[in-house]
Amino acid sequence: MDENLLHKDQIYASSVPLSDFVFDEKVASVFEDMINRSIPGYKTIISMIGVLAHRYYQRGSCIYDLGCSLGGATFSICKSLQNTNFSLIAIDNSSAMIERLQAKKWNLVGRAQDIETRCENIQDASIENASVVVLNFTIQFLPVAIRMSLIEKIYSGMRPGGILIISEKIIATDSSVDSLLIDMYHEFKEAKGYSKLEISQKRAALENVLIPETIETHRNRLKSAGFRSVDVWFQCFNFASIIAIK
Ligand code: GEK
Repeated sequence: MDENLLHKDQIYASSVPLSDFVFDEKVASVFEDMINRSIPGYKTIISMIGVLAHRYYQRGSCIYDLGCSLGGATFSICKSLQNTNFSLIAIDNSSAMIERLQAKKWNLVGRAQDIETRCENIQDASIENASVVVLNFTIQFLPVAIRMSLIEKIYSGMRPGGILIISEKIIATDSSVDSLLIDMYHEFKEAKGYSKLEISQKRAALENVLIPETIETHRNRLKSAGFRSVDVWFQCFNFASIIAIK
């Protein structure tokens, strides 16, 4: 079979019984195609995470990629810090994702030992001596009730001057703007080759699993955890990326 077709996301291409979305083997095997066709600006965000890591990394500190999936952000950071000594901890609680990431990291000739991969719930992870922390489309999958304690834990494990990068699907405060952004997003997905059936089945599967919040909610949470500067650096439709500096 054609390589591209083998890794093409066709999970919701035909009618499937409704069940909650999970990051299992099936999803991990097509994840790269899925995320590139599902998140507007994903490639830009990934490459800018590398740029931000280069700027904010502090010598002797640690970098965390929380909810790393196949390591999109991890590898971007490795590329932009290729002449620097650093250690990076990439965490995901999906074993299908972590196994693939582990296999991929050995292609980074000479740097694989700088990346520690952990199959762990980020709620249980300890964060220490961090200057760069990445939550690239991860918080949205955590129960709302535990989001504050996770951000507080990250804040207390960071060095002053360090950066937290949070990317999320978001809700607009104005409901008519929110509907507009969702429509524009669905048009983006259709332009990327997803059918109306795929879009609606995926939406239903994510309904109870991906809980978006407003940018204001994220900002207030980050501010009350103690971050001195919080701002949006990227937004396309209902997807945004925020930086928070300790
Ligand atoms: C990228 N950051 O390519 N603990 C650990 N991992 C979790 C948890 C949890 N509690 N909940 C969800 N995940 C990546 C993309 S995808 C985003 C991140 C998306 C993991 C989950 O297993 C999945 O791999 C990842 O968070 C979310 O830059 O698919 O929209």
